[in-house]
Amino acid sequence: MKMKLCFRWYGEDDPVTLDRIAQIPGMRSVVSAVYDVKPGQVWPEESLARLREACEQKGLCFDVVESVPVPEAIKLGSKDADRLTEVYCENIRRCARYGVKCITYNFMPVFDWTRTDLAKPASDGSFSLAFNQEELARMDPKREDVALPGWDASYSRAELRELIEAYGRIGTEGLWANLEGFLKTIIPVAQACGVRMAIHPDDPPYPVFGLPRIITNETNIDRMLAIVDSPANSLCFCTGSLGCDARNDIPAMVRKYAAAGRIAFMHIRNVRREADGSFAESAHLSSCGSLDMYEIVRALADNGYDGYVRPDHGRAIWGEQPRPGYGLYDRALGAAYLNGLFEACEKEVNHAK
Ligand code: DNO
Repeated sequence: MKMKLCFRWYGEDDPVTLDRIAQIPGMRSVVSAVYDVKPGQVWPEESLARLREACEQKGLCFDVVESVPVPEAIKLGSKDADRLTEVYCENIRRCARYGVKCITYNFMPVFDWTRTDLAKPASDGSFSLAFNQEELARMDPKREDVALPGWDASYSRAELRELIEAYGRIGTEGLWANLEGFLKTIIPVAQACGVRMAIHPDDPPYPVFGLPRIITNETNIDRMLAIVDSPANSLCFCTGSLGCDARNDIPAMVRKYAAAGRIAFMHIRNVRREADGSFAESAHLSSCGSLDMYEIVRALADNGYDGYVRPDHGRAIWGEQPRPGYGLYDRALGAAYLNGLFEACEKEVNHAK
C-alpha cells in the first residue's frame, strides 16, 4: 500500500509495547517523541538515538515525531520567543539527524485536546473520550482548578489566569501574527533538512474558555498554508478534531489538501456529534459515528496519498484500562479497518486507470 501506517507510542513507560505494535498487520512506523524534556528545551541526541534503536530492533521505522511542543511564550510572542524558536529549530535539525521525516505540532493556546469526560460509557460497555458543552460552560479555570486532559497540570491557578489574560490581550489576530513569525523561521529550517512540519488542528475546533483557536476550518487552514507555500508547511489532518464541527466537510477538505500535496500526516478517527457541539469519540467504523471513513480514504487514494496515517484515539474495550485514547485494542482494530479501506480504495483507483 502507498500510505504509511503508523502507531503512536509513548516510549518505554507505555504499557502498549513495541512488540505488540509490531504485530499489527501492515504496521510500518512508530510515532513518538522525547517526552521527558519540557517544551522549550533541546532534546538530547542520546534520547533520539535510543528511540530509533528501539524501533528498528522491532523492524519498525522511527520517522514521525508527535509532538515537538510549541512553548506558550512563542504563541504569545513574549520576549523569550526568538530564543525559544531557535531551540525549536535545533530540535528539528536533531530529529532530522535521526531519520525523522515528519514533525507534528499544534498552535493551541494553553490546552491541547480538551474533553470533559475521559471515560464516557456506551451501551456496549466500552468507554470513550467525550466533550459536553454544558459541562464545559460550568467550569471556570480563572476561579477554580479544572482537571482537563492535555492541560499542563504544572500551571497554578494564578499562572493559568495570567495566561488566559495574556491571550485575551493579543486576541485572535495576535495569535495569527505569532504563528506567521514562527512559520517563517522554522519552515526553511525544516525544508533544508528534509522534514515536513504537520500542524495539528485545534481540538475541538472552536474557542474553549474564551481562548483563541485558529486552525479550525478551511478558510483558516488556507490562510495558514499560504503563510509559507511549501510542502514542508503541511497539515496533520485530524478527522476527529475538525469533524467535531458539522460545518467542516471532512472528505471534501481531505480531497482538496491531498490534491494540493499539503497533508503530511493523517490522524483518522470517528466522532459522534450532537447538535450543540458536544461529541463523543466513537469506534472508527463509519456507521459508528458522524464521519464517512470510506469517503475520507477514497479522497486520499484518488490523490495517490503516500504520507503517514495513524488510527487515532481508540475507545477502552475488552477490560483494558488505557492511557486516555491510547490503548492497544481499539486502535489496533482501527488500524485493521484502515488497512481494509486503503487496500480496497487503492485497488479501485488502480483498476480504474
Ligand atoms: C491527541 C493528539 C494531540 C496531538 C497534538 C499535536 O491525542 O492528537 O495531542 O498530538 O495536538 O501537537
